[in-house]
Amino acid sequence: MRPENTRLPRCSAPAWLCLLVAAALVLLSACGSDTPGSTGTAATLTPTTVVQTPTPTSAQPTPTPAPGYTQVVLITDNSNGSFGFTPPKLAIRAGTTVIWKNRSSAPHTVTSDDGTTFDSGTVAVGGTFHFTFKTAGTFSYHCNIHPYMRSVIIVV
Ligand SMILES: [Cu+2]
Repeated sequence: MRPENTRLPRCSAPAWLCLLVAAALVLLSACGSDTPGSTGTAATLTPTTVVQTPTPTSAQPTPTPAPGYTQVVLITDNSNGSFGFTPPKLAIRAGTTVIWKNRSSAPHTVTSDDGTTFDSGTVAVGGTFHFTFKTAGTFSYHCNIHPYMRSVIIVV
């Protein structure tokens, strides 16, 4: 029943407008496929492999050996202007690490009396020296700068 011309596209606009729209659509699609690199997907798909495993920098060296205990001997100013080891006598178990901390106002040494077991060299103000006593014995020591500074470590 319908007229024959209903098979035509329902374009009520003039034919040139339909052609223009069609041409614009073609141009748009062509543009979309003509620019792959400038703004399109190719640029964003380039993998940026900058994932690096962070190096653990928080691991601080433990100053004391694992199996041992630590004991601290302070090097201090005395009220009369002299210096001393505190405590002046210390008993420890074998394997203990003794840490001398120079809290005084002058440099010192921590030197075993036998001259060979341990010798800190000059320990600056605020500096430290440590030694691990692995064998039992009585280890008297002194300061080379102030020979009156004497102390003893007894290792059992
Ligand atoms: Cu001294």
